[in-house]
Amino acid sequence: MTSVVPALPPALPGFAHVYSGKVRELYAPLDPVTSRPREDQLLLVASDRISAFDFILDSEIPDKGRVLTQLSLWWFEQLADLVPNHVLSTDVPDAVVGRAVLVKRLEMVPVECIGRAYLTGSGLAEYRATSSVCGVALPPGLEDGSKLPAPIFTPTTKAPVGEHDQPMTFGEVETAIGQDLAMRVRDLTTAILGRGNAIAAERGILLADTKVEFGLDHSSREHDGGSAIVLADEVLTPDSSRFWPASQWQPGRAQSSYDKQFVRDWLTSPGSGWDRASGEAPPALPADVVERTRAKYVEAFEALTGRRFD
Ligand code: PZK
Repeated sequence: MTSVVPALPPALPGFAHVYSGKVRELYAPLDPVTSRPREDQLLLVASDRISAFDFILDSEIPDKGRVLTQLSLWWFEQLADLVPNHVLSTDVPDAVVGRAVLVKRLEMVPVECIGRAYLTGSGLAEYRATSSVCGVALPPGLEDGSKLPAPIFTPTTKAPVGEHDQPMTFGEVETAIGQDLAMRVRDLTTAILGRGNAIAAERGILLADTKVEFGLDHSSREHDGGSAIVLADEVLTPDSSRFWPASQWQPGRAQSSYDKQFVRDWLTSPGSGWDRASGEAPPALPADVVERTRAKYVEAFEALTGRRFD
């Protein structure tokens, strides 16, 4: 029987639990003198949990948290000349080694910064209804999976847990965070996705779209007297971006997912006994689907970075 209450976050000695995301946890290091949570740092911990069809599955994917954390760290290095990042250290407790990062605590920019290089999902739905996405006019004739002339910025609101994010126009972003910051996060988001695709395409992977998070570092001023804009969270991972196998890309139909296709195919097959329309939680995954999915995360890491995963 599936629990409807999330599991308790693992206790980490020396850290206070701050927040549970769908597949990650946030902790604050405790000051050894005062035992109070530090206000300048956070520990970001990636679990092996996986979501599909908007459910967190009962099955975990072994090593997923380590693969995505190591991939994100590699991308931060590839992007370091475009934008500073929040990473302070990978020296973390043994219990989370490889899947946690100590980061600088920032004032987060309250906008979901989404970049799209290919059209699909909610962007495609909005294009079909309005010929534009988040106020960005697009050429006629685009279909599911079409490559856009250049990456576009399609921001959304950060909705409270359980609610859905809403598309924002660039004007709404300017009103929310100011014209200067809005232009900077727009240009950074499209530059990050452009750089990501320039690197990934050579390695057989397309990055259809991505969600990036920025924060302001009030202790560092490098953007004309203002606080530095810093890339936070995870970046260009399969959890924050749609990864497509380049070899199977074919506009005009739904693209297969690099990482989750085996999960989706099994859950929607008669063999799973699950009816997506029922609203019921999906069943646990068979061992071979778990193993093949783990192999896709490792394959993506190794293809992109050229490093062996261990
Ligand atoms: C921050 N999240 C999302 C990530 C979760 C939730 N450097 C930062 N400073 C302040 N806040 C955040 C970050 C970052 N990154 C990130 N929410 C707040 C998130 C991971 C696990 F549960």
